Amino acid sequence: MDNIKETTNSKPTSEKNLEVSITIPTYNERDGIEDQISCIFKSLDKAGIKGEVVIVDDNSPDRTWEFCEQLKSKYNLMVIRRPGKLGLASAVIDGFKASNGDIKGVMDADGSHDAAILPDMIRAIQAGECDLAIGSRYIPGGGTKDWPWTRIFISKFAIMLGRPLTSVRDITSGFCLFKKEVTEGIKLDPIGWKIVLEIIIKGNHKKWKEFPYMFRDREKGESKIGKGAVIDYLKHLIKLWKYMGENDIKRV
Ligand SMILES: Nc1nc2c(ncn2[C@@H]2O[C@H](COP(=O)(O)OP(=O)(O)OP(=O)(O)O)[C@@H](O)[C@H]2O)c(=O)[nH]1
Ligand SMILES: [Mg+2]
Repeated sequence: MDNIKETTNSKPTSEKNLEVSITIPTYNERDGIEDQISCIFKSLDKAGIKGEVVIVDDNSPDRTWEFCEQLKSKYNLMVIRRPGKLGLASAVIDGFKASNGDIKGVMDADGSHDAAILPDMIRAIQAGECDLAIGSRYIPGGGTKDWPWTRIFISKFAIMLGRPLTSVRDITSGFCLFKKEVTEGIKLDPIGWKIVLEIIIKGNHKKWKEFPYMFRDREKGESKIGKGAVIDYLKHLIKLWKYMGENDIKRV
């Protein structure tokens, strides 16, 4: 983690027996981040699960990192402030490296990913039902709220392109949890920001499972998805396709 400028960690709870560490990459998310953190801890507390949230902020101009520092008195938070906008994927990877939980995972800051399904995902991993749990919009019970047909079409078309690689329905999901061993010794280096897809293909998992949720569009802050995202996604698919060939990996 050479690129981390400042790592601060108050750790109100003990690192021991920490069941889950959830990384949230942030860039200018000051307005919505507390709602998401609060939803996560409400959901975990209700189920009696001990967890931490790891915020990885790229020195946001709106000072999200500073705001999160103040939230440490209320929640079990770690705040990593990096020197500049180094990107979503590397932020998530740095968050995984710093995580202390037996289960690790990633969620967005903008409330799109429903924290209510976290206990089901965590209990399934702990019970050995799966070692990679993926939040999914595209299995029964899941969906997207208020999306125009054009956006649904583009999303489903993007997913169709990845069908030869995996039978996971929601391969462009940004929401997953996994047993910490799944990424141990694995070099995650996605092109663009589909970090979950990278874990699906390269991770040391024996069984993945999708968990349905309703994806909600962000209400606060602005989208950071850039024009290059589509090209990056295509390049990433090609790179993973080659990786599978070189490592004799069958469709995951
Ligand atoms: N640390 C860090 N976080 C980022 C960066 N880019 C995006 N993020 C975070 O990554 C998450 C996903 O970004 P979004 O802008 O919500 O992207 P998206 O969900 O694909 O797009 P929308 O559907 O429009 O919200 C959010 O929590 C962002 O704050 C970055 O360069 N660095
Ligand atoms: Mg979003």
